[in-house]
Amino acid sequence: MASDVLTAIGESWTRGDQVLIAGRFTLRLNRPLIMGVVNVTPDSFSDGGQYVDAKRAVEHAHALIDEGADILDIGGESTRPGAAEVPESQELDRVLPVIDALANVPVPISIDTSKPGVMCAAHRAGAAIINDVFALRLPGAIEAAAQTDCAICLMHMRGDPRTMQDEPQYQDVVAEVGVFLAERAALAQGAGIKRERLIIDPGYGFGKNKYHNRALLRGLPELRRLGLPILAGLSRKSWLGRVTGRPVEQRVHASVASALAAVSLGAAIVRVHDVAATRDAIAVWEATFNKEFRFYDQ
Ligand code: HH2
Repeated sequence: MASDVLTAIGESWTRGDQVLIAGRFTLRLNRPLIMGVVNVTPDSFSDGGQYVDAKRAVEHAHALIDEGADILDIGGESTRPGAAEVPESQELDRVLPVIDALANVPVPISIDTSKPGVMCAAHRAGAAIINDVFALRLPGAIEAAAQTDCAICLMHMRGDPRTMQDEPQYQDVVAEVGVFLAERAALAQGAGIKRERLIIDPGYGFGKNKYHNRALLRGLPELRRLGLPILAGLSRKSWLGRVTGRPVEQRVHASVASALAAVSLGAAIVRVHDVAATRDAIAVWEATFNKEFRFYDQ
């Protein structure tokens, strides 16, 4: 029995030599990767205003690398429910100085944007991943992404941030999200973006109620059948508040637990605010389930 469980979880990690190509980086997917969040925004749902100053954002980014982030995700526009749109020039003013200052860090920089102009400018400044919560649906976004050599994260969202939490409805949320992601991946490939550059993401909290989010966490093995690496972004989100009864500033433990649940069910990348805590938890997870773990000399 115990060995069945080990095999089941271990097998979701038998990725052979699966890699993600992100600009000049080739990321091996033989262990869960941690994407650390750097929100250069005044209004993000959990850390709005903390890193809106470029210098503080860059310091925070370096701290996240020291804590064990494998990727940094830089965002200049909040996508929290009800968030106001940010003009392109303002988004660029927020993110470009930060990406410029991080040009030589040893981990790939991801730009969290849906705007084609921001994608191109961030790529020129050194970004290696485009993380698009609209899955390249804005006019010109597919073409812009195809012109770069970035990896692309295609996320599912129902509606847009202003309307997405108005009673979202699905017949079968896992199947519908899977069909959407497969279609977006096919369109991206049709535009010339190679499969090795694609990541998919069910979009926790983006047009989903608490039951939908739960189903999409439990449904990760089904989404894995699409054969693309999955990014899971549950960190500090309101679903964790629903599960624990805790406000956003007290969701670190729940966030770490959700990251472990996601990687156990096959997520390749977890997008998190609390890198140090997640990194230690994943080290223990790896020592338990991953054939390629390592011990430290102590
Ligand atoms: N969640 C947020 C933002 N970007 N990108 C992906 N791929 N997946 C996610 O789940 C995801 C995302 C929301 O979190 P955060 O950036 O902390 O908040 P805000 O949008 O308010 O800035």
